[in-house]
Amino acid sequence: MIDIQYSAEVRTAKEAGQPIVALESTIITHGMPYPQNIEVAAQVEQDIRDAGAVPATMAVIEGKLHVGLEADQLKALGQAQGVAKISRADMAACMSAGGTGATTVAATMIAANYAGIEVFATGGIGGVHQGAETSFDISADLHELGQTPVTVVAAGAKAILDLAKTLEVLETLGVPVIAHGQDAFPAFWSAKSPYSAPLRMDSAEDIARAHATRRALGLPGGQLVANPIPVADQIPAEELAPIIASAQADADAHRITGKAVTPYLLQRIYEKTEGRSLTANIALVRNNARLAAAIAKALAKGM
Ligand code: PSU
Ligand code: MN
Repeated sequence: MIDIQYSAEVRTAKEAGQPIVALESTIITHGMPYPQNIEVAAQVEQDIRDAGAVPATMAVIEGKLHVGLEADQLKALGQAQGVAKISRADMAACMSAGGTGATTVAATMIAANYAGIEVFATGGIGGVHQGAETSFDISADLHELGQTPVTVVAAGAKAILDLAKTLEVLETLGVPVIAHGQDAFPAFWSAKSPYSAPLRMDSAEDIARAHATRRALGLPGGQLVANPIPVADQIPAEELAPIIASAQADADAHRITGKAVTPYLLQRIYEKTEGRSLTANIALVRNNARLAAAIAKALAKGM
């Protein structure tokens, strides 16, 4: 058994059977620049509390799996240098070596499931990268969704990915992809991509019921809820397309591979949009946190 370190509020919420929403930490350490990363992390936690649920930010700190971070731990993680980005492949190795690592979507799902938390909010999931037919770069997040029973609320997948291939792989892995409140699969910074999501649901209750039905069937794997960024906060896809293409060309020219690809592209896009990508990113994460809290509340009512 792993000795989980719960934050005080998560421990209390677990004992009382209150709704809990998992949050990842790679978005803090590798997805956003300091100091906005710490401000956003605290804000998103507060959004979840305001919506009537309890936030549980996951991380590995000096070998210990933390489910929920105290405010000072969150601040320290957001400023620390050399924090590992951990996924399914290296989570146990980080813990056994006493290391410190931020959890990606895949590792956060593992931690949430281990702690009995069924709903998780993030910005965007990893997916199939452009050029995957030669690089084979497909995020472990997709396979995690295929095997770990957590409902993940994200704003679709980033347009730095090949969205059509990402949707195909999710279908192959048996992952329900549910667009919230629209037919189109959202494209992270933009509310709509050219692709339809296979499923659409318009309420948190419907999503919670689908989650509970999968659990009752004993199906492994989670659900991906694709929640569009509010239109007022989006960056139109046409405007972003050339920026993404040039960020991708920079990554290719510098031979960026493996785990470094996603953080590198996010940073280049942040620079090339003069910070606008970050403003949109913050808006969509907060929007996802609110929906995840509503889903967790519906599930806690006993579905
Ligand atoms: N979405 C964001 N910012 C991020 C990520 C997603 O808005 O930093 C992170 C998540 O932790 C996700 C990871 O799990 O990127 C995917 O990395 P990769 O493509 O290397 O699997
Ligand atoms: Mn990758």
